[in-house]
Amino acid sequence: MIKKLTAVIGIFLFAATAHAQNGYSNYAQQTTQINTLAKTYPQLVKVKSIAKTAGGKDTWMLTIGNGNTETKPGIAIVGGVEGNHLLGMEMAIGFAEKLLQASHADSIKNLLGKTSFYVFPNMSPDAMEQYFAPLQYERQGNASQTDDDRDGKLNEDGYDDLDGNGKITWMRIESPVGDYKINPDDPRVLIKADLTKGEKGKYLLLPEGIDNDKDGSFNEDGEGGVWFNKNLSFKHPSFTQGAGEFAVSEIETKGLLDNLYQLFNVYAVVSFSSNNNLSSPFTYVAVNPVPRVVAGYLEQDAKTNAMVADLYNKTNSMKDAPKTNPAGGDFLSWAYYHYGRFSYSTPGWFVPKTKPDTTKKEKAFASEDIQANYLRWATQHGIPAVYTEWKKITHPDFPGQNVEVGGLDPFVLINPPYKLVTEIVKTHTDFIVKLAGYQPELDIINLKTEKLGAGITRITATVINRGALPSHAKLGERSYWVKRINVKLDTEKNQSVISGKKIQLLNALEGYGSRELSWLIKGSGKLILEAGSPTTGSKKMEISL
Ligand SMILES: [Ca+2]
Ligand SMILES: [Ca+2]
Ligand SMILES: [Ca+2]
Ligand SMILES: [Ca+2]
Repeated sequence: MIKKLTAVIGIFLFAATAHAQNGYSNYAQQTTQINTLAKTYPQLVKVKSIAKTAGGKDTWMLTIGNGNTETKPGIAIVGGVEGNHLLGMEMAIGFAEKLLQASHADSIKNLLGKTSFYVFPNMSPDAMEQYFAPLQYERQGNASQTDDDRDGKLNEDGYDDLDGNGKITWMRIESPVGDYKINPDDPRVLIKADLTKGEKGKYLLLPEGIDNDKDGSFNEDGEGGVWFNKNLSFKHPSFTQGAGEFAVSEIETKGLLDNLYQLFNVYAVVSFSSNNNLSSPFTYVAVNPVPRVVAGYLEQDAKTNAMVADLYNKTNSMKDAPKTNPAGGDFLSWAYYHYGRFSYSTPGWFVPKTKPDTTKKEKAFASEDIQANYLRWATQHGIPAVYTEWKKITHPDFPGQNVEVGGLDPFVLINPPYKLVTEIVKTHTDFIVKLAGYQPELDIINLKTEKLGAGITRITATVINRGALPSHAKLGERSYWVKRINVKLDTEKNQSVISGKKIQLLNALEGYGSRELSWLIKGSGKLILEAGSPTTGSKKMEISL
Protein backbone atom coordinates (compact mmCIF):
# COMPACT_ATOMS: atom_id res chain seq x y z
CA MET A 1 0.00 0.00 0.00
CA ILE A 2 1.42 3.36 -0.99
CA LYS A 3 -0.07 6.60 0.21
CA LYS A 4 0.64 10.11 -0.82
CA LEU A 5 0.19 12.25 2.23
CA THR A 6 0.91 15.60 0.71
CA ALA A 7 0.08 15.08 -2.89
CA VAL A 8 -0.29 18.71 -3.86
CA ILE A 9 3.27 19.66 -2.90
CA GLY A 10 4.31 16.36 -4.45
CA ILE A 11 3.19 17.17 -7.96
CA PHE A 12 5.10 20.44 -7.89
CA LEU A 13 8.35 18.93 -6.62
CA PHE A 14 8.04 15.89 -8.85
CA ALA A 15 7.92 18.02 -11.96
CA ALA A 16 10.96 19.97 -10.83
CA THR A 17 13.32 17.19 -9.80
CA ALA A 18 12.29 13.61 -10.43
CA HIS A 19 13.81 13.19 -13.87
CA ALA A 20 17.26 14.60 -13.38
CA GLN A 21 18.48 11.36 -14.97
CA ASN A 22 16.38 11.77 -18.11
CA GLY A 23 17.48 9.68 -21.03
CA TYR A 24 17.24 6.09 -19.80
CA SER A 25 14.90 3.99 -21.90
CA ASN A 26 11.73 2.54 -20.42
CA TYR A 27 10.53 -0.94 -21.29
CA ALA A 28 8.52 0.11 -24.36
CA GLN A 29 11.49 2.06 -25.72
CA GLN A 30 13.82 -0.88 -25.12
CA THR A 31 11.43 -3.13 -27.03
CA THR A 32 11.40 -0.69 -29.94
CA GLN A 33 15.21 -0.48 -29.95
CA ILE A 34 15.54 -4.27 -29.95
CA ASN A 35 13.02 -4.83 -32.73
CA THR A 36 14.54 -2.03 -34.80
CA LEU A 37 17.84 -3.90 -34.74
CA ALA A 38 16.14 -7.05 -36.00
CA LYS A 39 14.56 -5.09 -38.86
CA THR A 40 17.72 -3.18 -39.77
CA TYR A 41 20.09 -6.16 -39.69
CA PRO A 42 17.92 -9.18 -40.61
CA GLN A 43 20.95 -11.21 -41.72
CA LEU A 44 22.76 -10.76 -38.42
CA VAL A 45 20.11 -10.59 -35.66
CA LYS A 46 17.28 -12.80 -34.50
CA VAL A 47 14.97 -11.64 -31.72
CA LYS A 48 12.68 -13.82 -29.65
CA SER A 49 10.81 -13.64 -26.38
CA ILE A 50 12.07 -16.21 -23.87
CA ALA A 51 9.24 -15.62 -21.38
CA LYS A 52 6.37 -13.32 -20.53
CA THR A 53 6.74 -12.11 -16.96
CA ALA A 54 4.01 -12.07 -14.31
CA GLY A 55 3.65 -8.40 -15.28
CA GLY A 56 2.91 -9.40 -18.89
CA LYS A 57 6.21 -8.23 -20.33
CA ASP A 58 8.23 -10.15 -22.90
CA THR A 59 11.80 -10.92 -21.87
CA TRP A 60 13.91 -10.55 -25.00
CA MET A 61 16.82 -12.51 -26.38
CA LEU A 62 18.92 -11.38 -29.34
CA THR A 63 21.08 -13.83 -31.25
CA ILE A 64 23.78 -11.97 -33.17
CA GLY A 65 26.10 -13.62 -35.66
CA ASN A 66 26.63 -14.72 -39.21
CA GLY A 67 25.21 -17.93 -40.66
CA ASN A 68 24.77 -20.90 -38.35
CA THR A 69 25.40 -19.26 -34.97
CA GLU A 70 25.35 -22.48 -32.93
CA THR A 71 28.43 -23.88 -34.68
CA LYS A 72 30.62 -21.01 -33.44
CA PRO A 73 31.84 -20.31 -29.92
CA GLY A 74 29.74 -17.66 -28.21
CA ILE A 75 29.46 -15.07 -25.46
CA ALA A 76 26.25 -14.35 -23.55
CA ILE A 77 25.60 -10.79 -22.35
CA VAL A 78 22.98 -10.19 -19.68
CA GLY A 79 21.51 -6.88 -18.47
CA GLY A 80 18.73 -6.00 -16.03
CA VAL A 81 20.13 -8.55 -13.60
CA GLU A 82 18.92 -6.11 -10.97
CA GLY A 83 15.73 -4.14 -11.60
CA ASN A 84 17.15 -0.86 -10.31
CA HIS A 85 20.21 -1.04 -12.55
CA LEU A 86 19.02 0.71 -15.70
CA LEU A 87 22.60 1.28 -16.76
CA GLY A 88 23.11 -2.48 -17.23
CA MET A 89 20.14 -2.63 -19.63
CA GLU A 90 21.52 0.32 -21.60
CA MET A 91 24.90 -1.42 -21.74
CA ALA A 92 23.46 -4.69 -23.06
CA ILE A 93 21.28 -3.06 -25.74
CA GLY A 94 24.01 -0.53 -26.47
CA PHE A 95 26.49 -3.37 -27.04
CA ALA A 96 24.17 -4.93 -29.64
CA GLU A 97 23.63 -1.56 -31.33
CA LYS A 98 27.31 -0.61 -31.45
CA LEU A 99 28.38 -4.02 -32.74
CA LEU A 100 25.78 -4.05 -35.50
CA GLN A 101 26.40 -0.44 -36.50
CA ALA A 102 30.03 -1.42 -37.04
CA SER A 103 29.17 -4.67 -38.84
CA HIS A 104 30.24 -3.29 -42.25
CA ALA A 105 33.83 -2.88 -40.96
CA ASP A 106 36.13 -5.80 -41.75
CA SER A 107 37.15 -6.40 -38.14
CA ILE A 108 33.54 -6.76 -36.93
CA LYS A 109 32.52 -8.69 -40.05
CA ASN A 110 35.28 -11.21 -39.25
CA LEU A 111 34.28 -11.28 -35.59
CA LEU A 112 30.65 -12.07 -36.42
CA GLY A 113 31.89 -14.85 -38.66
CA LYS A 114 33.70 -16.59 -35.82
CA THR A 115 31.83 -15.63 -32.64
CA SER A 116 28.12 -15.66 -31.78
CA PHE A 117 26.65 -13.23 -29.26
CA TYR A 118 23.54 -13.87 -27.20
CA VAL A 119 22.17 -10.70 -25.63
CA PHE A 120 19.52 -10.80 -22.90
CA PRO A 121 19.07 -7.06 -22.40
CA ASN A 122 16.68 -6.98 -19.46
CA MET A 123 15.93 -9.77 -17.00
CA SER A 124 13.89 -7.45 -14.73
CA PRO A 125 11.34 -5.77 -17.00
CA ASP A 126 8.63 -5.62 -14.32
CA ALA A 127 10.84 -4.03 -11.66
CA MET A 128 12.60 -1.49 -13.89
CA GLU A 129 9.37 0.33 -14.68
CA GLN A 130 9.35 1.70 -11.11
CA TYR A 131 12.00 4.15 -12.27
CA PHE A 132 9.43 5.71 -14.62
CA ALA A 133 6.41 5.40 -12.31
CA PRO A 134 4.74 8.35 -10.56
CA LEU A 135 6.42 7.08 -7.38
CA GLN A 136 10.11 6.40 -8.03
CA TYR A 137 11.97 3.91 -5.88
CA GLU A 138 14.62 1.24 -6.35
CA ARG A 139 12.71 -1.93 -7.01
CA GLN A 140 14.10 -5.39 -7.75
CA GLY A 141 11.06 -7.63 -7.49
CA ASN A 142 8.96 -8.69 -10.47
CA ALA A 143 5.15 -8.64 -10.55
CA SER A 144 4.70 -12.04 -8.86
CA GLN A 145 2.70 -11.73 -5.67
CA THR A 146 4.74 -12.63 -2.61
CA ASP A 147 4.18 -12.44 1.11
CA ASP A 148 7.66 -11.19 1.94
CA ASP A 149 7.30 -11.34 5.72
CA ARG A 150 5.04 -14.42 5.76
CA ASP A 151 2.31 -12.77 7.80
CA GLY A 152 -0.52 -14.02 5.58
CA LYS A 153 -1.04 -10.64 3.88
CA LEU A 154 0.21 -9.57 0.44
CA ASN A 155 1.81 -6.19 -0.27
CA GLU A 156 0.40 -4.81 2.98
CA ASP A 157 3.30 -2.50 3.81
CA GLY A 158 5.16 -0.76 1.00
CA TYR A 159 6.94 2.58 0.98
CA ASP A 160 5.01 5.81 1.57
CA ASP A 161 5.89 9.14 0.00
CA LEU A 162 5.74 11.18 3.19
CA ASP A 163 6.97 14.46 1.72
CA GLY A 164 5.06 13.95 -1.53
CA ASN A 165 7.99 14.53 -3.89
CA GLY A 166 7.32 11.46 -6.05
CA LYS A 167 10.30 9.47 -4.81
CA ILE A 168 11.29 7.37 -1.86
CA THR A 169 14.29 8.74 -0.04
CA TRP A 170 15.07 8.46 3.68
CA MET A 171 13.61 9.42 7.01
CA ARG A 172 15.64 10.25 10.09
CA ILE A 173 14.10 10.06 13.53
CA GLU A 174 15.79 11.76 16.46
CA SER A 175 16.15 9.08 19.10
CA PRO A 176 18.30 8.30 22.13
CA VAL A 177 18.83 4.82 20.67
CA GLY A 178 19.69 6.13 17.19
CA ASP A 179 22.84 4.66 15.64
CA TYR A 180 23.40 7.35 12.98
CA LYS A 181 24.90 10.83 13.26
CA ILE A 182 25.19 13.78 10.89
CA ASN A 183 28.25 13.32 8.69
CA PRO A 184 30.62 16.16 9.79
CA ASP A 185 32.07 16.17 6.22
CA ASP A 186 28.66 16.87 4.68
CA PRO A 187 25.67 17.64 6.91
CA ARG A 188 23.24 16.59 4.16
CA VAL A 189 23.94 12.91 4.82
CA LEU A 190 24.18 10.64 7.84
CA ILE A 191 26.80 8.08 8.75
CA LYS A 192 26.90 5.36 11.36
CA ALA A 193 28.26 6.51 14.70
CA ASP A 194 31.47 4.66 15.54
CA LEU A 195 30.77 3.16 18.94
CA THR A 196 34.36 1.93 19.22
CA LYS A 197 35.47 5.58 19.21
CA GLY A 198 32.97 6.52 21.89
CA GLU A 199 30.71 8.30 19.42
CA LYS A 200 27.01 8.50 20.13
CA GLY A 201 24.26 8.23 17.54
CA LYS A 202 21.48 10.75 17.30
CA TYR A 203 19.15 9.38 14.61
CA LEU A 204 17.39 6.24 13.48
CA LEU A 205 17.63 6.04 9.68
CA LEU A 206 14.95 4.22 7.67
CA PRO A 207 13.65 4.29 4.11
CA GLU A 208 10.67 6.63 3.80
CA GLY A 209 7.47 4.96 4.97
CA ILE A 210 4.89 4.07 7.58
CA ASP A 211 4.35 0.77 9.37
CA ASN A 212 1.05 0.41 7.53
CA ASP A 213 0.02 -2.87 9.19
CA LYS A 214 1.45 -2.02 12.62
CA ASP A 215 3.54 -5.17 12.89
CA GLY A 216 6.64 -3.30 14.09
CA SER A 217 8.46 -3.40 10.72
CA PHE A 218 8.64 -0.63 8.14
CA ASN A 219 8.05 -1.21 4.40
CA GLU A 220 8.65 -4.94 4.83
CA ASP A 221 6.18 -6.13 2.19
CA GLY A 222 5.49 -3.78 -0.69
CA GLU A 223 4.74 -4.35 -4.34
CA GLY A 224 7.42 -6.33 -6.10
CA GLY A 225 7.83 -10.05 -5.70
CA VAL A 226 10.82 -12.08 -6.81
CA TRP A 227 14.24 -10.60 -7.58
CA PHE A 228 15.92 -12.15 -10.61
CA ASN A 229 19.33 -11.87 -8.93
CA LYS A 230 18.14 -13.89 -5.92
CA ASN A 231 16.15 -16.51 -7.82
CA LEU A 232 19.00 -18.61 -9.22
CA SER A 233 20.07 -21.99 -7.94
CA PHE A 234 23.61 -21.56 -6.57
CA LYS A 235 23.27 -20.99 -2.80
CA HIS A 236 19.62 -20.00 -3.25
CA PRO A 237 18.76 -17.82 -0.24
CA SER A 238 15.54 -19.67 0.55
CA PHE A 239 12.97 -17.93 2.77
CA THR A 240 14.49 -14.49 2.33
CA GLN A 241 12.68 -11.57 0.74
CA GLY A 242 12.76 -11.68 -3.06
CA ALA A 243 14.28 -15.17 -3.36
CA GLY A 244 11.09 -16.86 -4.55
CA GLU A 245 9.46 -19.99 -3.12
CA PHE A 246 12.22 -22.09 -4.66
CA ALA A 247 15.19 -21.58 -7.01
CA VAL A 248 14.22 -20.71 -10.59
CA SER A 249 10.58 -20.27 -9.55
CA GLU A 250 10.08 -17.44 -12.06
CA ILE A 251 9.22 -17.95 -15.70
CA GLU A 252 11.81 -15.39 -16.90
CA THR A 253 14.56 -17.06 -14.84
CA LYS A 254 13.61 -20.44 -16.27
CA GLY A 255 13.40 -18.99 -19.79
CA LEU A 256 16.97 -17.72 -19.55
CA LEU A 257 18.35 -20.97 -18.15
CA ASP A 258 16.49 -23.15 -20.67
CA ASN A 259 18.01 -21.14 -23.50
CA LEU A 260 21.53 -21.03 -22.07
CA TYR A 261 21.60 -24.76 -21.28
CA GLN A 262 20.91 -25.47 -24.94
CA LEU A 263 23.84 -23.28 -25.99
CA PHE A 264 26.82 -25.58 -25.51
CA ASN A 265 28.89 -23.13 -27.56
CA VAL A 266 28.81 -20.33 -24.95
CA TYR A 267 32.23 -20.07 -23.32
CA ALA A 268 31.82 -16.81 -21.38
CA VAL A 269 28.96 -14.98 -19.74
CA VAL A 270 29.26 -11.23 -19.18
CA SER A 271 26.58 -9.70 -16.96
CA PHE A 272 25.97 -6.24 -15.60
CA SER A 273 25.07 -6.05 -11.91
CA SER A 274 26.29 -4.74 -8.57
CA ASN A 275 28.52 -7.82 -8.39
CA ASN A 276 32.02 -7.12 -9.58
CA ASN A 277 34.79 -9.51 -10.59
CA LEU A 278 36.05 -7.42 -13.48
CA SER A 279 37.65 -4.29 -12.06
CA SER A 280 38.72 -6.50 -9.16
CA PRO A 281 38.96 -10.26 -9.82
CA PHE A 282 37.98 -13.13 -7.53
CA THR A 283 40.99 -14.83 -6.05
CA TYR A 284 41.76 -18.45 -5.34
CA VAL A 285 41.42 -19.46 -1.71
CA ALA A 286 43.13 -22.80 -1.14
CA VAL A 287 40.62 -24.23 1.31
CA ASN A 288 37.44 -23.52 -0.62
CA PRO A 289 37.42 -26.08 -3.44
CA VAL A 290 38.19 -29.07 -1.20
CA PRO A 291 34.61 -29.91 -0.13
CA ARG A 292 32.50 -32.01 -2.50
CA VAL A 293 30.33 -29.03 -3.38
CA VAL A 294 32.63 -26.41 -4.86
CA ALA A 295 32.06 -23.00 -3.31
CA GLY A 296 35.17 -21.12 -4.35
CA TYR A 297 37.03 -20.39 -7.56
CA LEU A 298 39.34 -23.15 -8.77
CA GLU A 299 42.95 -22.03 -9.07
CA GLN A 300 43.09 -22.12 -12.87
CA ASP A 301 39.79 -20.24 -13.20
CA ALA A 302 40.99 -17.57 -10.75
CA LYS A 303 44.06 -17.09 -12.97
CA THR A 304 41.79 -16.65 -15.98
CA ASN A 305 39.68 -14.17 -14.01
CA ALA A 306 42.81 -12.14 -13.25
CA MET A 307 43.75 -12.08 -16.94
CA VAL A 308 40.27 -10.97 -18.01
CA ALA A 309 40.15 -8.35 -15.23
CA ASP A 310 43.45 -6.99 -16.50
CA LEU A 311 41.95 -6.67 -19.97
CA TYR A 312 38.90 -4.96 -18.47
CA ASN A 313 40.96 -2.43 -16.55
CA LYS A 314 43.01 -1.62 -19.64
CA THR A 315 39.87 -1.05 -21.70
CA ASN A 316 37.83 0.74 -19.13
CA SER A 317 38.16 3.54 -16.66
CA MET A 318 35.74 2.35 -13.98
CA LYS A 319 37.65 2.93 -10.78
CA ASP A 320 37.05 2.52 -7.10
CA ALA A 321 34.28 -0.08 -7.35
CA PRO A 322 34.56 -2.34 -4.33
CA LYS A 323 35.12 -6.08 -4.39
CA THR A 324 31.83 -7.85 -3.89
CA ASN A 325 30.81 -11.05 -2.28
CA PRO A 326 27.86 -12.42 -4.25
CA ALA A 327 24.94 -12.98 -1.90
CA GLY A 328 23.71 -16.33 -3.26
CA GLY A 329 20.93 -16.97 -5.76
CA ASP A 330 22.80 -14.52 -7.97
CA PHE A 331 23.43 -14.82 -11.67
CA LEU A 332 27.21 -14.27 -11.60
CA SER A 333 27.65 -17.32 -9.34
CA TRP A 334 25.16 -19.45 -11.25
CA ALA A 335 26.94 -18.95 -14.57
CA TYR A 336 30.20 -20.22 -13.07
CA TYR A 337 29.18 -22.85 -10.51
CA HIS A 338 26.12 -24.35 -12.21
CA TYR A 339 26.56 -23.47 -15.88
CA GLY A 340 30.30 -24.15 -15.70
CA ARG A 341 31.37 -21.19 -17.85
CA PHE A 342 33.67 -18.23 -17.40
CA SER A 343 31.41 -15.71 -15.69
CA TYR A 344 32.15 -12.01 -15.34
CA SER A 345 30.11 -9.13 -13.99
CA THR A 346 30.57 -5.40 -13.51
CA PRO A 347 28.34 -2.55 -12.37
CA GLY A 348 29.72 -0.60 -15.38
CA TRP A 349 30.06 2.59 -13.40
CA PHE A 350 30.94 3.55 -9.87
CA VAL A 351 31.16 6.98 -8.25
CA PRO A 352 34.84 7.88 -8.58
CA LYS A 353 36.69 8.90 -5.46
CA THR A 354 36.82 12.68 -5.41
CA LYS A 355 39.55 15.02 -4.33
CA PRO A 356 38.64 18.20 -2.48
CA ASP A 357 38.53 21.29 -4.72
CA THR A 358 40.72 23.65 -2.71
CA THR A 359 39.77 26.65 -4.84
CA LYS A 360 36.25 26.20 -3.44
CA LYS A 361 37.63 25.65 0.07
CA GLU A 362 36.57 22.01 0.12
CA LYS A 363 38.38 19.97 2.74
CA ALA A 364 39.53 16.34 2.68
CA PHE A 365 36.93 14.01 4.16
CA ALA A 366 37.58 12.76 7.67
CA SER A 367 35.81 9.47 7.00
CA GLU A 368 35.06 7.51 3.86
CA ASP A 369 31.39 7.70 2.97
CA ILE A 370 29.97 6.84 -0.41
CA GLN A 371 27.10 9.33 -0.10
CA ALA A 372 29.22 12.34 0.87
CA ASN A 373 31.68 11.42 -1.87
CA TYR A 374 28.84 11.18 -4.37
CA LEU A 375 27.46 14.61 -3.45
CA ARG A 376 30.86 16.23 -3.84
CA TRP A 377 31.37 14.45 -7.18
CA ALA A 378 27.92 15.67 -8.35
CA THR A 379 28.74 19.27 -7.36
CA GLN A 380 32.14 19.16 -9.05
CA HIS A 381 30.53 17.86 -12.26
CA GLY A 382 27.51 20.16 -12.25
CA ILE A 383 25.01 17.32 -11.81
CA PRO A 384 21.68 18.78 -10.64
CA ALA A 385 18.95 17.39 -8.40
CA VAL A 386 20.38 14.28 -6.80
CA TYR A 387 19.35 15.08 -3.27
CA THR A 388 16.23 16.05 -1.32
CA GLU A 389 16.48 18.65 1.46
CA TRP A 390 15.55 17.32 4.89
CA LYS A 391 12.05 18.44 5.83
CA LYS A 392 10.21 18.02 9.09
CA ILE A 393 7.06 15.89 8.91
CA THR A 394 4.49 14.48 11.31
CA HIS A 395 4.83 10.71 11.44
CA PRO A 396 2.00 8.55 12.85
CA ASP A 397 4.44 5.94 14.18
CA PHE A 398 6.61 8.46 16.01
CA PRO A 399 4.16 10.82 17.73
CA GLY A 400 5.85 13.81 19.36
CA GLN A 401 9.26 12.92 17.92
CA ASN A 402 11.35 14.93 15.53
CA VAL A 403 11.08 13.17 12.13
CA GLU A 404 12.54 14.52 8.88
CA VAL A 405 12.39 13.20 5.32
CA GLY A 406 15.15 13.79 2.76
CA GLY A 407 18.61 12.62 1.79
CA LEU A 408 20.11 11.08 -1.32
CA ASP A 409 17.68 10.35 -4.15
CA PRO A 410 17.04 6.79 -5.31
CA PHE A 411 19.00 5.33 -8.27
CA VAL A 412 21.75 7.96 -8.32
CA LEU A 413 24.52 5.83 -6.80
CA ILE A 414 24.24 3.06 -9.40
CA ASN A 415 22.94 4.85 -12.50
CA PRO A 416 25.11 7.76 -13.63
CA PRO A 417 23.77 10.90 -15.28
CA TYR A 418 22.66 9.82 -18.73
CA LYS A 419 25.25 11.92 -20.53
CA LEU A 420 27.91 9.46 -19.31
CA VAL A 421 26.14 6.38 -20.68
CA THR A 422 27.39 6.67 -24.28
CA GLU A 423 31.03 6.46 -23.20
CA ILE A 424 30.33 3.60 -20.76
CA VAL A 425 28.58 1.63 -23.53
CA LYS A 426 31.49 2.27 -25.86
CA THR A 427 34.22 1.12 -23.48
CA HIS A 428 32.28 -1.98 -22.46
CA THR A 429 31.57 -2.87 -26.08
CA ASP A 430 35.31 -2.58 -26.72
CA PHE A 431 35.95 -4.84 -23.76
CA ILE A 432 33.57 -7.57 -24.98
CA VAL A 433 35.03 -7.40 -28.49
CA LYS A 434 38.53 -7.79 -27.03
CA LEU A 435 37.35 -10.64 -24.82
CA ALA A 436 36.13 -12.36 -27.99
CA GLY A 437 39.69 -11.88 -29.27
CA TYR A 438 40.77 -14.15 -26.38
CA GLN A 439 38.40 -16.85 -27.61
CA PRO A 440 39.64 -20.44 -27.32
CA GLU A 441 40.44 -21.85 -30.76
CA LEU A 442 41.47 -25.40 -31.44
CA ASP A 443 44.04 -26.38 -34.01
CA ILE A 444 46.06 -29.47 -34.90
CA ILE A 445 49.79 -29.03 -35.62
CA ASN A 446 52.97 -31.10 -35.99
CA LEU A 447 51.16 -33.92 -37.73
CA LYS A 448 53.65 -36.72 -38.46
CA THR A 449 53.39 -40.20 -39.92
CA GLU A 450 56.15 -42.82 -39.56
CA LYS A 451 56.12 -46.18 -41.31
CA LEU A 452 57.10 -48.84 -38.80
CA GLY A 453 56.92 -51.81 -41.17
CA ALA A 454 54.40 -54.67 -41.39
CA GLY A 455 51.79 -52.16 -42.57
CA ILE A 456 51.89 -50.21 -39.32
CA THR A 457 52.08 -46.42 -39.19
CA ARG A 458 52.65 -44.24 -36.13
CA ILE A 459 50.69 -40.98 -36.20
CA THR A 460 51.61 -38.15 -33.86
CA ALA A 461 49.87 -34.78 -33.67
CA THR A 462 49.62 -31.90 -31.24
CA VAL A 463 46.24 -30.44 -30.36
CA ILE A 464 46.69 -26.79 -29.42
CA ASN A 465 44.55 -23.93 -28.17
CA ARG A 466 45.42 -20.78 -30.12
CA GLY A 467 43.33 -18.60 -27.81
CA ALA A 468 44.33 -16.84 -24.59
CA LEU A 469 41.31 -18.25 -22.75
CA PRO A 470 41.31 -21.92 -21.74
CA SER A 471 39.05 -24.16 -23.83
CA HIS A 472 36.71 -24.45 -20.83
CA ALA A 473 36.49 -23.28 -17.27
CA LYS A 474 38.27 -25.88 -15.12
CA LEU A 475 35.05 -26.23 -13.14
CA GLY A 476 33.24 -27.05 -16.36
CA GLU A 477 35.06 -30.42 -16.50
CA ARG A 478 32.73 -31.56 -13.76
CA SER A 479 29.60 -30.34 -15.52
CA TYR A 480 27.27 -32.28 -17.74
CA TRP A 481 26.50 -29.00 -19.49
CA VAL A 482 30.02 -28.45 -20.75
CA LYS A 483 31.22 -30.51 -23.69
CA ARG A 484 34.90 -31.35 -23.51
CA ILE A 485 37.28 -31.55 -26.49
CA ASN A 486 36.54 -34.63 -28.54
CA VAL A 487 39.48 -36.11 -30.52
CA LYS A 488 38.42 -38.70 -33.06
CA LEU A 489 40.17 -40.83 -35.68
CA ASP A 490 37.85 -41.66 -38.56
CA THR A 491 39.29 -44.89 -39.95
CA GLU A 492 38.37 -46.79 -43.08
CA LYS A 493 37.30 -50.44 -43.16
CA ASN A 494 40.76 -51.75 -43.98
CA GLN A 495 42.40 -49.84 -41.10
CA SER A 496 42.59 -50.69 -37.41
CA VAL A 497 43.80 -48.74 -34.40
CA ILE A 498 46.42 -50.86 -32.62
CA SER A 499 47.41 -48.37 -29.97
CA GLY A 500 45.82 -45.09 -28.85
CA LYS A 501 42.12 -44.26 -28.60
CA LYS A 502 39.87 -43.96 -31.58
CA ILE A 503 37.79 -41.46 -29.63
CA GLN A 504 39.01 -39.54 -26.58
CA LEU A 505 37.89 -36.59 -24.49
CA LEU A 506 40.43 -34.02 -23.33
CA ASN A 507 40.23 -31.92 -20.20
CA ALA A 508 40.43 -28.14 -20.38
CA LEU A 509 43.34 -26.96 -22.51
CA GLU A 510 44.86 -23.84 -21.03
CA GLY A 511 45.25 -20.68 -23.06
CA TYR A 512 47.97 -21.37 -25.67
CA GLY A 513 48.16 -24.87 -24.16
CA SER A 514 48.88 -28.07 -26.08
CA ARG A 515 48.59 -31.82 -25.82
CA GLU A 516 50.56 -34.32 -27.88
CA LEU A 517 48.78 -37.48 -28.96
CA SER A 518 49.89 -40.57 -30.84
CA TRP A 519 48.38 -43.70 -32.40
CA LEU A 520 49.54 -46.85 -34.12
CA ILE A 521 47.44 -47.72 -37.17
CA LYS A 522 47.51 -50.87 -39.22
CA GLY A 523 46.37 -50.57 -42.81
CA SER A 524 46.66 -48.23 -45.74
CA GLY A 525 44.81 -45.40 -47.49
CA LYS A 526 43.43 -42.18 -46.02
CA LEU A 527 41.83 -41.38 -42.65
CA ILE A 528 40.54 -38.26 -40.92
CA LEU A 529 41.70 -36.81 -37.62
CA GLU A 530 39.21 -34.41 -36.04
CA ALA A 531 39.39 -32.48 -32.76
CA GLY A 532 36.90 -29.99 -31.41
CA SER A 533 34.24 -28.86 -28.97
CA PRO A 534 31.39 -26.34 -29.17
CA THR A 535 33.38 -23.70 -27.24
CA THR A 536 36.55 -24.01 -29.30
CA GLY A 537 35.42 -24.83 -32.82
CA SER A 538 36.91 -27.88 -34.50
CA LYS A 539 39.65 -28.83 -36.90
CA LYS A 540 39.80 -31.72 -39.38
CA MET A 541 42.88 -33.14 -41.09
CA GLU A 542 43.27 -35.81 -43.70
CA ILE A 543 46.09 -38.28 -43.16
CA SER A 544 47.61 -40.59 -45.76
CA LEU A 545 49.03 -43.80 -44.42
CA1 LIG B 1 3.01 -9.74 4.20
CA1 LIG C 1 9.50 11.20 -0.82
CA1 LIG D 1 3.60 -7.17 7.54
CA1 LIG E 1 4.79 -3.34 8.73
